[in-house]
Amino acid sequence: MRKAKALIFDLDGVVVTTEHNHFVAWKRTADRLGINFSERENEALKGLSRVDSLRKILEIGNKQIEENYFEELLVEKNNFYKASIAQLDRSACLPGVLNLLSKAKEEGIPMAVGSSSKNAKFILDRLNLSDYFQIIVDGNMVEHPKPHPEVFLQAAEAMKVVPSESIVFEDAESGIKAAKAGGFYAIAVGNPNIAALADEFLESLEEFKI
Ligand code: B16
Ligand code: MG
Repeated sequence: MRKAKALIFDLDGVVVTTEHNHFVAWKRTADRLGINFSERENEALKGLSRVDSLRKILEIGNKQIEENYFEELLVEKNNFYKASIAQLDRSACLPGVLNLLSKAKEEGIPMAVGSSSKNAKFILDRLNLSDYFQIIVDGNMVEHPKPHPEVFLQAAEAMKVVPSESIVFEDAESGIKAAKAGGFYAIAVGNPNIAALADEFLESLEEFKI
């Protein structure tokens, strides 16, 4: 595409390495349920909301549980996950992120975060990165989670840019589908399995030139 009018970043797996923390926490939940769950199965969870992730695990294990237990497992997973990211610092940023954020800021290119996570603001504040973004759209703000495009459309609207002139960086199939459904230029980052769904593939944000 020509010069992008705005950049929208997914959070877990694009800005920070927290996708692994999600996996470890979900693995613990799956173990409790007696469901086999490896990094391969985890691929399908990336970018999904917390509720949809647990639904997916149950689907993988062909299991049904009571509503109360479902809620209990969600709280427990989030507590475990939150404890695992309590000491997060900028060393958890993925390659090229900090450089790109400061370059884009210098050039006056508006930036946003579009994340399914309800912990997005906690993470960005913890890393002192919130000020780079005109808007942070997270899992608390959307009615329809990824692969629905709402999260990215809200970001574009807040920045007053049209989707076709904005880039979305994503590491998950659900996220690339959301970006494409919204009419954005979608760049898959670090995950070759989703490259074919995207407009472009980059090993890391280090390769991205403004
Ligand atoms: P939480 P992203 C997503 O964030 C993660 O990819 C996914 O693994 C996680 O389950 C989801 O957020 C919900 O996160 O439990 O913290 O609300 O990749 O869209 O930034
Ligand atoms: Mg992600």
